[in-house]
Amino acid sequence: MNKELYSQFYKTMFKIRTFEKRIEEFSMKGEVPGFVHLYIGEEAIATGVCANLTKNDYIQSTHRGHGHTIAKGAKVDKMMAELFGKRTGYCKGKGGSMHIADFSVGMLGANGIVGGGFTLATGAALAEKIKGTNNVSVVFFGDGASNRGTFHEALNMASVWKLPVVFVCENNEWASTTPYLTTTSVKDISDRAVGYGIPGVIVDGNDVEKVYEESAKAIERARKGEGPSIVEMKTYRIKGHFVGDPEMYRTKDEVKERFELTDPIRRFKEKVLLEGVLSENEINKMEEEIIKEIDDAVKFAMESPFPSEEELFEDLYVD
Ligand SMILES: Cc1ncc(C[n+]2csc(CCOP(=O)(O)OP(=O)(O)O)c2C)c(N)n1
Repeated sequence: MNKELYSQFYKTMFKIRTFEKRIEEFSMKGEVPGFVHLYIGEEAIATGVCANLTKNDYIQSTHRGHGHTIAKGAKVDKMMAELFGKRTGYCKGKGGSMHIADFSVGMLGANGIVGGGFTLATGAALAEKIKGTNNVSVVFFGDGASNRGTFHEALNMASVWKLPVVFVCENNEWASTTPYLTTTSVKDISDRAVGYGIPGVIVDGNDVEKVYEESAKAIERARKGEGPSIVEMKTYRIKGHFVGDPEMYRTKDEVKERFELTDPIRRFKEKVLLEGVLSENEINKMEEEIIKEIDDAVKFAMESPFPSEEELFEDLYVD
């Protein structure tokens, strides 16, 4: 076992969870403007996938994008400021939760349009192929998004041109208020790979090691020029669709039961402690450092100014 890698897994997952909990708290208080979709319970996916990527590789995220952004190496203070609508944020406070991007770390952007990322990620992969690099592009998407036309267009083109793009499905069983099986023609979204002549695999998306290992294979295949794959991560959406969702469509018991079974952080922590890879002390120290980093980010966001009225129309158009 690689202690450094396992520490990185724990730190990233814990950082995402801590960030999300603080955002939930402030969002409930009305201090975070706009809709916020939390990634709690799905941390292992972004963490395991992004651990295989370099800064030169790209990711394209979704409306539920804070976890991907953190895992790809973005700064939590600039993220927090963006969520609070402050001028020091990634989009100068004018984008909010669903529009955070950081090109300096290869994070092409969250996206408020469900299924909006497929063609962008495929385009980025095409650009890398034309430039002759061995960089790859990864697109995260939900089960609901796999029913959009853009999914099928992008997969076909990526397959025909053997583009270095990996399609990572986060099947959390819900698309907003809809259980995915009532709107999706297949139980396993990875089965759709057959239609495009590419590999499709199913992974326990709550097991960060499995996520890391299986996505490594698809990423390696893309890097070698062998084309795209679908990697379907089975997980469960622990929180409401958005913060404040009354969740009339499922019971609290169902959610509690599933979280007890699947919580990727608890599972990983128990495993590394049992196997002696990390000690209780080491974990506590990592947690303390991360809590401080997130507290500092909150302070930075709160103390930052809002954009002024004069700035309202700035950055809307390229000069
Ligand atoms: C094109 C488009 N249609 C509908 C919506 C409204 N909407 C936002 S999130 C969502 C559900 C997405 O479900 P899924 O892709 O499974 O992702 P999850 O929320 O489960 O992570 C919908 C319908 C939207 N933002 N964009």
